[in-house]
Amino acid sequence: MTVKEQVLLLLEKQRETALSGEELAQQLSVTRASIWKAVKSLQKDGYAIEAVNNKGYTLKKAPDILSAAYIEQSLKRAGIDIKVKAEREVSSTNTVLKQYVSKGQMEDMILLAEEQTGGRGRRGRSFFSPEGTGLYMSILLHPLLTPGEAAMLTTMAAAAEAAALDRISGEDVKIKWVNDVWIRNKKISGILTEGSVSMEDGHLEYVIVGIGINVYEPTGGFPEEIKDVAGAVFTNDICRENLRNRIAAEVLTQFFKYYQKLPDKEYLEEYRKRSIAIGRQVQIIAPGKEEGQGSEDTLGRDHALVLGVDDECHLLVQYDDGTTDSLSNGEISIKIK
Ligand code: BT5
Repeated sequence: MTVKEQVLLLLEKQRETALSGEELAQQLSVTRASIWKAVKSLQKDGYAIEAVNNKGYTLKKAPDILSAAYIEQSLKRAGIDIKVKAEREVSSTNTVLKQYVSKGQMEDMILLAEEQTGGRGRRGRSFFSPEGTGLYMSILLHPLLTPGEAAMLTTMAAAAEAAALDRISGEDVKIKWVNDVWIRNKKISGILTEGSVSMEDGHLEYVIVGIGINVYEPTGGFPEEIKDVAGAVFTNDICRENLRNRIAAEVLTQFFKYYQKLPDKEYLEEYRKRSIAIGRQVQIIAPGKEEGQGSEDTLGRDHALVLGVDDECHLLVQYDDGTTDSLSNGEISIKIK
């Protein structure tokens, strides 16, 4: 951690009483001059740090910019020890983590970015990732799972995210099978899980779970192509102080709570509770066929009633003729009627 990050953490921890340059220097075993330099740099970033003669520094207001140190410490307090890195701009946090792996990154880690210039969705689709209003983060993991089991990490991430966002925003957060998170009938988040499997023995080398959340409405609104589907967690003017860091910490903490007890599948209850598909009629869309392109097949099986979600996160459906089926998300997607 840099001196600047450490100074910020100490000021964050003790916001009521001032911390003198000398105290800070002693605690961090650095010179007073480097404390002064760190404070100046934080002020330049937008942190309102008041310096009172003879008393020291107090943090009055923190801007809403990503802080890897804050997130890492929050996770540590919850007993989760993992490296966190935040960048200003990347192509895609998933892609950059893959590059880290190819350069020898062996440990689990988390990468966040203020902006993605090439944010990715599933099957070559893109994810709109403008600066400052969203959270774009990817988690690199090395789980002892089969590739099939690892697919459940997407379900787990959706449940963790929905529970965390509910706690912070108070909104009724829903999940559309399998990886979309919705608030007020709009998609506010998507999840993209990718991995690599060894060609030699078929074992899972690593997994990257990428989560994108529209925290606020983007400046200038959502682009035309997605403005009818996309929404944000917060639409009103709310106090943004440190908000995206708090959301990231809450989502990640919940993610790792589930992850540490993965075989228990605790997240499934949360997932089912929030599912918008269960009990609804849905249109079933085959890969490569967007809405409106699919002609109803001869068995009338392009729509069905969703009965539930099984322990493997397959969608249990009933067709008009009364027959039932279990659908995997690798094969199809759905549209709620
Ligand atoms: C997803 O794919 O929704 C997965 C999105 C994952 C994004 C994260 S951000 C961190 C990490 N790094 C990445 O590069 N990706 C991950 P899918 O279910 O295929 O949905 C994509 C579709 O959602 C698009 O075709 C649009 O219709 C819509 N969409 C695009 N951007 C959106 C946004 N910001 N909010 C809501 N909907 C969006």
